Amino acid sequence: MASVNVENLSALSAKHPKPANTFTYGTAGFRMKADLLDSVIFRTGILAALRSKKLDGKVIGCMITASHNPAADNGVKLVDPMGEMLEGSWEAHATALSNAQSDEQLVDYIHSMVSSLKIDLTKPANVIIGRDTRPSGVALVNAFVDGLKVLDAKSTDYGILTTPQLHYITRCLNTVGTPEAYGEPSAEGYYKKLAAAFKTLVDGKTKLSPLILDCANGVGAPKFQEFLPYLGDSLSVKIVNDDTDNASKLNLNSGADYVKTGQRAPVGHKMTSQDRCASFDGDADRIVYYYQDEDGTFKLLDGDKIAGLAAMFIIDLVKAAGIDSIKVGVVQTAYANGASTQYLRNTLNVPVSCVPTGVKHLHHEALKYDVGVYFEANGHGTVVFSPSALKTIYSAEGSSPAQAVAIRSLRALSEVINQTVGDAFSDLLLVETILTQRQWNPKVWDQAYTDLPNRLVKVVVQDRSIFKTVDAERKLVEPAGLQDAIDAIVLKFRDGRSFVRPSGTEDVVRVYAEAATRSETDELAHRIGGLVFDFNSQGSGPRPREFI
Ligand code: NG1
Ligand code: ZN
Repeated sequence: MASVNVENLSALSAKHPKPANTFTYGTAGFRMKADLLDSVIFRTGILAALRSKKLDGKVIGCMITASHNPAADNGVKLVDPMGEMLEGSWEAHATALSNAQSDEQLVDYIHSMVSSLKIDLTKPANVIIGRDTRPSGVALVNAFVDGLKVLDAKSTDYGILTTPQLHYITRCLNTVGTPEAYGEPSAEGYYKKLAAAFKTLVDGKTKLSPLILDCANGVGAPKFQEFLPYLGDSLSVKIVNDDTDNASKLNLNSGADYVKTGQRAPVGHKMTSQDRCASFDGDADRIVYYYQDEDGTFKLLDGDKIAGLAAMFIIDLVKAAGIDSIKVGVVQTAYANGASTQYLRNTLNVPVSCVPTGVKHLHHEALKYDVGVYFEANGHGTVVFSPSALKTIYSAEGSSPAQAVAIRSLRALSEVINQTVGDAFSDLLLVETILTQRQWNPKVWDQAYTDLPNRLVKVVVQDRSIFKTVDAERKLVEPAGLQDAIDAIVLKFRDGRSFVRPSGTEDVVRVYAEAATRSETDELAHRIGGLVFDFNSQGSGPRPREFI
């Protein structure tokens, strides 16, 4: 077994000293204040090289981003060869490497991985890198590359990309020349593939009014601008919140997270009841739509609404294509609005699974269906087609012109959708396809079902690790007695539902509540918030005034 060149490691590691902090590779990789990340990202470079060697030199992706977090934060996520998130069991290795206290411990841990996972260090390693528009990204890419040098990995820096573009390119590189070839491994290849499929899908249909697109002053802005020429006159979009020169504006009062959490429009565009609007998050892997009713009420079309729209459309298409042997399923999390789950189950008659938060769980579950539609309520999601469904779609011929048209649409749909990960660009084209084919405005789309009012509340606690959940995070098993107390409160509310879970990305516990009316929902959320606070927040700051 070859071993690590310790001298080389020490020289490189000396450039990236570890601060006293403890780090965890969580739901979204490592994410925190950018100035704490240098050593973490250096060590993630070592891990990426090990992962590639373990997989016989397959290309591993690295994305430097902190998504919807404020500008001062940054983060890193690794991408496995088919464009999916890093395999779950390697997250613990990422955490362990990032917390090694000395070079000696670092070397020992690498050697323990080499022996327990049977990694051949003489194998090649290939890694590609992308980053969002955060100014801290450049130095962090350099730290990552130093980590790769520890194990002589080859790297290609793709510069600024959206997160889903990096996932797409990773899959393309690993499938080039195979029957599963995913496309040209470049941003240009991505634009060409998506635009060609979209043009097929809207060919001959009357164009919709322009879409006002809030890019959260993030990477979505320059990249969607770059995409527009490929779309030509098939889509009309007006980009707002596109100031990436002024880093402090990133995600500020704008973007999908601001819109979804606050249930309000972003600043930067004065919305009228004629407008169709959408918001990306800071790395363009989430999208939500919204509009304003005639009476001025803000109306959100979130990930649940997108999932419902997509499932409805795909079910209709497979029927029209005469291949309804293809079964569609939908995957949600506990944050999905209860009314959306009812709509999917009772109106569309599709199976719905509920899994823990984090797209890797949704993606995994969606692969169990022929066509799996998965979305988090916050707008992060996509559709995955199983190999057998794709085979059926590509071999079907159709016995009537109408069937042939539906088959062509299904093929193009599988191309317009980025199947590696939730992708705001691709999801935008999916929604625009459906709305164009149906000639629907947002209001018609919104009529599928009426959301139950809902509220998300954060509770700062002493120790969020004491909160343990089961049943796809819908029930607390620890601390003992808390779930019973929650249940007793929920019972008093019409259509009441509430659950409590520790966040995987912030040091808080989240409380979700929904009920029949806005005021009942707020009361329920603030009662449960107060209950959780009183359980575990002594000394963590003042009790929020709205908590009951
Ligand atoms: P946490 O902090 O674990 O709730 C949040 C989102 C997730 C997911 C991750 C990764 C909510 C309630 N939670 O996770 O859906 O997107 O961030 O970005 O929106
Ligand atoms: Zn994101």
